Amino acid sequence: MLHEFADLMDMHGDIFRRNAYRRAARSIEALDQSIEEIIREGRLRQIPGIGEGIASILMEIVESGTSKELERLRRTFPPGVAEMMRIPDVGPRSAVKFYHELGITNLEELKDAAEDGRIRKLSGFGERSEANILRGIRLIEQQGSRMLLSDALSKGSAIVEHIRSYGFPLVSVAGSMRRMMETIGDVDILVGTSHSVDAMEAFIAFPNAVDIIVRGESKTSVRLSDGTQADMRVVPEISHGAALQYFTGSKEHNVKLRRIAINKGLRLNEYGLFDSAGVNLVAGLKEDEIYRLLDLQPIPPELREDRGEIEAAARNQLPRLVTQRDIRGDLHVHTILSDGHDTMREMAMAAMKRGYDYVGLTDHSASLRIANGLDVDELLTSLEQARQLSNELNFPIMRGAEVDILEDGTLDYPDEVLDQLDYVIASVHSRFKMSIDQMTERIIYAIKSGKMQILGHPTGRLLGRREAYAIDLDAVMEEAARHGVAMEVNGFPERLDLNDMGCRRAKEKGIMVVLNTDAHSEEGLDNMHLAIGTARRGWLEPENILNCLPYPDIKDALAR
Ligand code: DGT
Ligand code: CA
Ligand code: CA
Ligand code: ZN
Repeated sequence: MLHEFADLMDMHGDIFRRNAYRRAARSIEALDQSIEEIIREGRLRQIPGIGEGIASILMEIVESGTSKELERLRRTFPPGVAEMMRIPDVGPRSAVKFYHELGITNLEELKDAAEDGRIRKLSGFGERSEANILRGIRLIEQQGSRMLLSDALSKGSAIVEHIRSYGFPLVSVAGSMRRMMETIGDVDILVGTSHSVDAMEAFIAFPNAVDIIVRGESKTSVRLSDGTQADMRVVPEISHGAALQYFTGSKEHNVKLRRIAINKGLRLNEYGLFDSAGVNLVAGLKEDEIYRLLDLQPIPPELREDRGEIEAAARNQLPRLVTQRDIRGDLHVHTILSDGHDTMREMAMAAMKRGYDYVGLTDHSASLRIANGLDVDELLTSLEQARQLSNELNFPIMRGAEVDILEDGTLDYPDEVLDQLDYVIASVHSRFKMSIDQMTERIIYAIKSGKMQILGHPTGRLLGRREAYAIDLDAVMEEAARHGVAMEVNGFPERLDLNDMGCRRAKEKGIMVVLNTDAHSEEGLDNMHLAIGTARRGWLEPENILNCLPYPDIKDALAR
């Protein structure tokens, strides 16, 4: 809600208050204690960035579920005006300008205006920005109103926590979120209880639920303040496992599973696995039990896409999917030296705190000026500092760099500098619009240099913002296999690049994969679960993943 405040203040040009609310929102996100508890203990004002005004708004929200001031601000613009800000090139100031000067109140009208050439006539806009706006709208249309997995997961866990706090222990997320799909249509929540009415009450009381779409005995849907839909289903405890199976999907997976049940003379639905008469419940409480009774290994949610998982489970040949416990370190980490927010020391200590055996620091190379890339001297100085820090903390810090692959495929540091690094992540950050042949050749040229160990975010896509560049990924992977170059799964929420299918192709080709966060702050390290989810969807096992190696094996492997 504080972020929403900040957006609205931005639209009013109130930069000072916007910054204050944004800062307060970030401090609260970083807490490991709930804000309710902190208020109860009277420690609200001790949180950095929370002054008197914001403190009283927070208390009002916690008490009443909403803020009068926020509701007033929401009414100052039609809701579609904020939605225009989903277009990458449209900030609050532009959105408000479209509204005031052209009377545009939503995306639809903005599209019409851009197509009619009315945007280019506004001061500060031209044909180019008009074309960019149209391209942005098309991307949004393609993506529909789907949200990033990371956003959905935080909304989902907030709802789960809220409902649990009302005394319902059996609450889970289901649907595409549980399968860790890269984008999510709506949030699905499942509760196992015989007190359906009370559970629905708890759901509707979720502070961020602003609208009830449908309200029934077994299903209720609400709209959250940012437009997201959340569905909640309630089943009796005894059916919780069956309902979890059913509402996790995918639909294709479920269709096949139901057919298997029928062939065994059983019946499967969201209330359980029944005998053929549909009378006697054979299983329902535990999801795993349902798979077992169908003579299948329990299938992890991330695999449930009808991509061969049911056949593999029948043969007892499901992969042993990677988990967080298998990950020994993060190899793509930025610091304050380039465009990160925290120091080498802070990032190293944050990695230690997360139980890793090592960390790899990889700031940007010189040509990436917008990210304050390091020149050779700065890089060499930082290597020495990292070595000392590693000794001091008694924690292995591997010294890498995220080196640009320049337009002609050369790497952005001289060979003798690259040789001093423990490893190199090479990435494309410029000139995305080459032809498929040029881009493929550019990256293959870099791989052939023999100076890079990892290809960073291999396709360059940004979910909802930028398409992958044109690239022949098979050709790139074949060259990578020949040169022992690993492919990154970048866990930055908008990237998830390689994607699930890319992981599976890498595995088939015998290429190692690295799961990284591309963290630009301490909290950024917590995005590892997104990379892991993507890898699991791609059937990856620890043996396919470079950073499942302990230290010093990882160092040897990178050196080889
Ligand atoms: P989303 O929300 O578009 O990201 O994708 P899902 O998979 O979360 O889809 P959703 O929210 O429509 O439904 C959640 C799950 O419920 C879905 O994965 C499978 C199950 N489900 C929904 N409708 C049907 C249906 O008509 N038949 C079957 N077998 N399952 C369904
Ligand atoms: Ca869903
Ligand atoms: Ca749904
Ligand atoms: Zn990068």
